[in-house]
Amino acid sequence: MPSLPLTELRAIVGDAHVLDDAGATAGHLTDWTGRWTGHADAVIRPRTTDEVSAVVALCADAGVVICVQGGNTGLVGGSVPPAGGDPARRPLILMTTARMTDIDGVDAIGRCVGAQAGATIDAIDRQAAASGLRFPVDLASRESATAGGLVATNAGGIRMIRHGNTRRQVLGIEAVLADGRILRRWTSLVKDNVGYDLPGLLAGSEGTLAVITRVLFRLIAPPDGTLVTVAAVHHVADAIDLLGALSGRGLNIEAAEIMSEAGISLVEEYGSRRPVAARAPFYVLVETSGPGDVEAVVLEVMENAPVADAVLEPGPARALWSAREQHTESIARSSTTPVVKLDVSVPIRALPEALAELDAVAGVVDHPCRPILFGHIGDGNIHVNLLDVPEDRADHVTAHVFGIVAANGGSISAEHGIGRAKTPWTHLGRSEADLAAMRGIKDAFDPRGIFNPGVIFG
Ligand code: 2HG
Ligand code: ZN
Repeated sequence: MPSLPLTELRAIVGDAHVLDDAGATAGHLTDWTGRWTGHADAVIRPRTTDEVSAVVALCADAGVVICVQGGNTGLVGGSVPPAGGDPARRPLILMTTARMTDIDGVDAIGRCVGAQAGATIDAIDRQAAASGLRFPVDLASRESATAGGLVATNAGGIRMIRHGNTRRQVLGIEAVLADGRILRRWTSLVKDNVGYDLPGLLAGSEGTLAVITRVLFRLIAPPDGTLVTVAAVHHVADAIDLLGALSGRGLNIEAAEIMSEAGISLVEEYGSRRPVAARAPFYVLVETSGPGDVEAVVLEVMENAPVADAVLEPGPARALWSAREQHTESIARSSTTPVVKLDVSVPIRALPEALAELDAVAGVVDHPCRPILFGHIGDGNIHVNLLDVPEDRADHVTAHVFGIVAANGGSISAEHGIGRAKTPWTHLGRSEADLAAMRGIKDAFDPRGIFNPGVIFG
């Protein structure tokens, strides 16, 4: 049975950055939801790509398993090791990118910026903003979520509808392979078709193929101004029609979110202001930008739309956004058990029916639970949050929700990934041949299975 080469690890990253006492490691071993707690023999905090490379080479030789962690904001258990450590009983380290926070100077002409894996989204965006540009991906966990985690999960977020997911923003990548070699694709060439798209493959690989150490991200020019509208609506179909009307009038949809009365009253209970005075079953938040007189167009569309009430504010309209962004936190505080969080998508035309079916889940499973549904309506992405589910019923209720999603032609993982939470259900989203091809890729990149065991493949 291999043992952990602690002395060599300390020689690579420094004594202070190999943590092996329970008090120091505990914070890294439970995920944000509190539903997943893992075991690691040590937490390693490298500072550079070379240190990561040396650690991985050492672990590969010594038969040590590596789980990588960014901001630990993932919601599917992929950022913490398995409970009980490696299933094959090998020593296991958790490698955190917490010290890898360098961000390069912005290339304002090439509109890109390089960042180390541990740089937060907020810090990268601030660096971009100093050059009049923006980071194209945004999400509520921006102050903790990291570049590496964002790429590893191919995060979507609130600007996905406008700029695409994280994979689309990756121009270059540096990553450490399972034998310690460094893969570097770092070029500003816009045409470069030499073989497979490995950066694209690492996006969404959830720590199972390589350790992402640096990323070259595309940046965007921000719109001249945006307008944020929150409308109370009686039906999901009204929210969809509203989005159609706004984009039909030539406006850019920068973000489009849906919330329910259950969600809004919950965030209100925890201190957020209601965005609009009127109460209705659903609320749609839409951020729009020009061309043209955005406010005039939005007002005209609103006059003819079946909305119960609406409020408009120039972007960034943080107070309006806050009711939406406080959902995750308020839900976690309110639930008596770790929240069952199921991030799903369905075709937009199926949203009204699917939301109704998902909301009725509480009545069809054999225990009381509270569903709160919200999400990125423009992407057909619903965050199904089930509160108060007894832990031994979590799989049962999950299977029920995924049955609804599959029947509606949807995906069981819209943006959060598979992690440890969804491995039993990947067959609902991928064929046998597809899963076998993915397994082959995993084996080619990581023949000894040292990276993030139990994630994606179970
Ligand atoms: C969001 O859109 C995140 O705010 C989290 O994806 C969703 O808490 C959730 O279920
Ligand atoms: Zn989301």
